[in-house]
Amino acid sequence: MSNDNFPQIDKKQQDRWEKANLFASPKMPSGKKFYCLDMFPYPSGAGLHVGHPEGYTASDILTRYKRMNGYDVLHPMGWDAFGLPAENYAIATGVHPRVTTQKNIDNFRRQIKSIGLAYDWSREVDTTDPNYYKWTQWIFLQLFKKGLAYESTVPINWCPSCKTGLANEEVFNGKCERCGHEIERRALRQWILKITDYAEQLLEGLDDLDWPESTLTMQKNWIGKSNGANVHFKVDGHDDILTVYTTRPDTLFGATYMVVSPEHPILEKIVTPAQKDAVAAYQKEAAKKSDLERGELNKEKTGVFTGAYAINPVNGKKIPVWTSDYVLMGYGTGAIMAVPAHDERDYAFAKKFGIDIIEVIKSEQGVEKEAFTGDGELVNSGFLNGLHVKESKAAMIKWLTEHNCGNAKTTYKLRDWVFARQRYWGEPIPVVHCEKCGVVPLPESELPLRLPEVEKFEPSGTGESPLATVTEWVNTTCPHCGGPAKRETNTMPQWAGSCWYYLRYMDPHNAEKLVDPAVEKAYGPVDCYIGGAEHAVLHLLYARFWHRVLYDLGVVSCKEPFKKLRHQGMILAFSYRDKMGNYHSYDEIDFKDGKAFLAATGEELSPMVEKMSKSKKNVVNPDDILNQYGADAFRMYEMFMGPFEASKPWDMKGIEGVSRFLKRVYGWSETVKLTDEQDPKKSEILKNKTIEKVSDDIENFRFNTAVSSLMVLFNDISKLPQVSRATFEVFLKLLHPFAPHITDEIWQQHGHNDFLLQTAWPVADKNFLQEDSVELGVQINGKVRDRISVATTATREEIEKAALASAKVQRSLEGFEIKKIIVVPGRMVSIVAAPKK
Ligand code: ANZ
Ligand code: ZN
Ligand code: ZN
Repeated sequence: MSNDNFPQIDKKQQDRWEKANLFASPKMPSGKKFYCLDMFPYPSGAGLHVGHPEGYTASDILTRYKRMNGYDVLHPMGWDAFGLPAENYAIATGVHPRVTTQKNIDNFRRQIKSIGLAYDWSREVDTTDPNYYKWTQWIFLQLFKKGLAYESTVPINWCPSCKTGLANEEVFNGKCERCGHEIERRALRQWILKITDYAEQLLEGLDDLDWPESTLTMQKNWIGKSNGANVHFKVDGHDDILTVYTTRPDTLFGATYMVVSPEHPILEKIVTPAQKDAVAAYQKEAAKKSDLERGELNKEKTGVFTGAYAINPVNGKKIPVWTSDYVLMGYGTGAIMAVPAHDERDYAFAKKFGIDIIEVIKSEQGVEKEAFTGDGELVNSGFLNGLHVKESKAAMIKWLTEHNCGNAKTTYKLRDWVFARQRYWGEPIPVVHCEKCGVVPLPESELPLRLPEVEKFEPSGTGESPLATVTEWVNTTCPHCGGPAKRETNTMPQWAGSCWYYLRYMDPHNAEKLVDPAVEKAYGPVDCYIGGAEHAVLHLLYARFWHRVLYDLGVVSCKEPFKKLRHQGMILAFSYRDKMGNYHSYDEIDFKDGKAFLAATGEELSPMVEKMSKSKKNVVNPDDILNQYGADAFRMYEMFMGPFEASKPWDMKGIEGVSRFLKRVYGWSETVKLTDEQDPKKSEILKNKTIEKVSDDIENFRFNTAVSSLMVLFNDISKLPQVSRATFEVFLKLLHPFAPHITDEIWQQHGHNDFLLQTAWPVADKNFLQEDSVELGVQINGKVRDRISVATTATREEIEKAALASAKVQRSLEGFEIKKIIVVPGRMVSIVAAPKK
């Protein structure tokens, strides 16, 4: 093919790769292994977004580089395919989610393949495949048997529009993440996973991970460990003890009231007859709000006095007990001692309701205008006076312990995980409810428990899933007593399948086990995990939780699943609006001199950088780019846009530039004059420096600067009248991970039948890395045969080696044997040779 029809070259090379089964990973790695994992996509109906291939291209470059460095690479792809969009589409159209999902998967696979990503497709997984979710269900059974899965009727976030329960993380600002509707609170029977049992382990495990600092911090905050104390207060005139959790036991002398959460069981017991109605009304109001709304700092404080008083154990003072929704039942003990002088929310509350504010930490500003939350000397605090916050905390905990009024206490923000959805398109939960035996897990031999066919996909709206209507499926027999039983009709949340998929890739066809332990030991853990940061916090936490459980079960051999993690930045796009504020798509626009004009009217449009979205008419379809420029330009541009982790706008001018570069490379390759001679010293140095730079950049995710250095090297060597074969090959190899189609095409045209992926990654010649190198003449029997360049610091052996490595010297020595080599540092190498006998 002597033209530069890149899309045609893509197809040709992809077919060759597929025929050669080039990307298959061995069943068992034999030497060095490298497991590179991409966050698998939800195969949406919209097809691939240009944001997906950003991460996928990075992982592809990294794995091609690792393969060329001799690693056994595992680089798989699959589909996180359960989820609401397919189900909502089914509700709207009656098309079974399986049909939509399959269609979308096929489209995603086609798109991903057309980018030339080196995946081992024989390992593809699909979370909706019964052969896959059999093991998701198997893990659920293990969690159940370990007491880590339990049923509970809990107030959950309920979206009246989606008619489903939502996890806290699916609620943003009190609204449904999926549809934007205000959420309500509703008590529903749920399956809950006891992730809180692993809170400390999940926190400690973060220490050994090579993850972005911001992601580590988010995980830490989500787990939210805090050290403090439980303090027991007597309720005046009652036997009941009100225990609070505080991180500031040092401020106990400043407690002027107590607050119990509206759901606190003690309320019924202590509320006085006079306050009963007011408290009941308040409880009803609070039940409608989400924890998130209630916890908001700047929210107008509300509350009701219970009529009861508690006794401060440290000074015997009687203080009023209130109920307010800013105290959450799910944290600590669901009750607090309020110290308005030193807590912002308590301060706002005390001001509003005219409650005493007692300063116990001295500060310059005082507490006239606002709470003081900093460090200082204790005042008004009996035996603590004169101490600072840290010592007072310890002293107060000691006092409380000695007087049986409290103890040191560690608390976590992490909540147990609501692991149930009232939906059809999810993994069935493999348990039955038996009248006699209660909840009975299915025997493992009955897995997978398949989703039954249904007529209607609408949630019942009563809180039950559409599965509840399939009576012949629901009614079953109890595996334990054989009596009548009903199947669980809740399904698992979408997080489930993605909690362990990286394990299945290692051994995807194993019918006996989730993963063969020997294979897991050889391939695990994931060496590098790449994906977006947006939704990663919970996915990562949940996957780490399951992994720990599997570790405790002996299913996996290491504690953490993902050693290294990198996030790609968000790809934004330019959007263009006219005077009226209407958006216009790129094909309605003429671009001239860096400006944009509406083709129809000539009106100049103002550009903005925004998230890609249909409504802004700025969505870039990868298919269009691939058809116009080919896969290599697409890949290279994705990497060249800017720092990998930064968010950056897609820019058509940028892809033009990369495309031009690749065309020049291709044209040059057709006419270049290759020789066996060394290139000029300057080019040799540049080449060797580029080898080091590109290798280092790939290892450190600086793909954009790697591309620049390749361009710089090309500009240099493409101007030479002739180029050494070695340099030519080094250039192709370095470029290969970025532009695999074109480079393999050139490689083939230059007479190679193998693939660049099978060649060794170049190693820089240390002698050519510094500018301060010297040129030495190499004489053979008194006649100069070549000049070599070596570092000024090169040792005698290195100089000898460099001299003997010269092609010209080797040619001159044919038929001779070396008698002696004399190195005159800084000047020359003299070889004495005699004809071979
Ligand atoms: C007294 C106090 C004085 C507090 C002070 C703070 C400052 P972190 O650090 O997030 O763990 N608290 C305890 N349980 C609560 C609940 N269920 N709902 C709302 N707030 C609750 O927060 C711990 C602090 O948050 C605790 O320490 C308690 O207020 C409050 F100058 O106790 B503190
Ligand atoms: Zn909703
Ligand atoms: Zn039974």
